[in-house]
Amino acid sequence: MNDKQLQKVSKALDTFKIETASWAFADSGTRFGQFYQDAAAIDTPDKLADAGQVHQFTGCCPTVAVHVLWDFNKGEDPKAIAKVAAKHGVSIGAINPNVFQDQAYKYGSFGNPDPASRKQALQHVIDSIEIGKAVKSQIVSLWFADGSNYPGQANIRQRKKWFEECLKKAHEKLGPKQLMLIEYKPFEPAFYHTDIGDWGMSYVLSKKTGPKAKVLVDTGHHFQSQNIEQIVAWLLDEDMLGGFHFNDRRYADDDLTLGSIDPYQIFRIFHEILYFGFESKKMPSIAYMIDQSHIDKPKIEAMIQTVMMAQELFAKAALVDHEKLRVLQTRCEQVDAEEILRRAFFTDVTPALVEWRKKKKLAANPLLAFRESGYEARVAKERKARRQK
Ligand code: PSV
Ligand code: MN
Repeated sequence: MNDKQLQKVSKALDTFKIETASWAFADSGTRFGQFYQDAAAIDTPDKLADAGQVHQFTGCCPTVAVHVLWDFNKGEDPKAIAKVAAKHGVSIGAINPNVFQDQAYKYGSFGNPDPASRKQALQHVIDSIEIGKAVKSQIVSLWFADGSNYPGQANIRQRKKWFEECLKKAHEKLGPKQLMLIEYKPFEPAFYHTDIGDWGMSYVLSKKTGPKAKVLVDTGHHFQSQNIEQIVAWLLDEDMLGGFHFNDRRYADDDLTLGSIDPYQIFRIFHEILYFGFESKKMPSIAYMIDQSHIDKPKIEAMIQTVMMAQELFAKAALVDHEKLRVLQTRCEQVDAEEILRRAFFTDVTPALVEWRKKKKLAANPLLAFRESGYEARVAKERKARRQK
């Protein structure tokens, strides 16, 4: 890599922040069971401590997404949780309401034919918005498990209207700095129809909801071979891309480590974002978040690995020669245009990453440095003893 390239990557990395997810640090499982880890976080302070480690070693994860029901005890002052986060050098990021686990939501939340269930869901989302205000979080991230399992079961249009109604009511409660992100997912837990099944539905609802609503792209929530970077490019062009939930997948929403299956996919997504920034002369503000549950990998290591992968792919995307690419695209020079992407993708960006970490007074290899710190063994011992009490 030459000096110009090193500088380009360093500048790009300065802008790159990625949010960890509290639920990634605790034991989680599949529908068929759980395998426990001694070092897994037991409670929210543990999760925040672990997230603090990820930020300490990578230098680019200052915020942690939380799930309201999983991270806040009823009646607890959310500011107390924010204080714990601050103690560990991080702050609270996206607030994720949970309108999918209560029995009231058997037939949906915002789309439920029962007005009492809709009311309960709306109140929970409004309460979550208030938590967001209390902890100075800027994002409320909405995912709905709403859908139906059998043809004929649901009035699809009516449910859409209920969604529009509830989302608007929630939107009215947002503070001046808060943004509402609406996530889509084609299936699961409903397998016939999902109320917000793809980016188009999410886009329509966001548009109708209000100016503070944008689309959230979870990379695991797409059908096989779907062109996610095209969705990203369109959303960017429409100023409707709010953020990402990053993970990788092989079959469905598998929650695998980012880039473990298809790093070129993530590179192409980053490329569309950076190319958009180049053409519009302004980098869009996008919330990069991780939504992974590491069932059998050591959780903090898996998170550090994810973040390092994200930085590496972002750095590679920053190497794309946009000026040249633009010319080649207008001339339909497809081989050379593709080579521009391939060349950037296959460049070893390790020297630039090491240089950037040096500049930030971080270890050259955060994963190795974390291992050498002995943190995992320490908390494994302490948490094991706490579980046995
Ligand atoms: C649903 O699969 C989802 O992607 C939503 O973002 C949830 O909040 C998250 O996973 C829970 O792990
Ligand atoms: Mn998600």
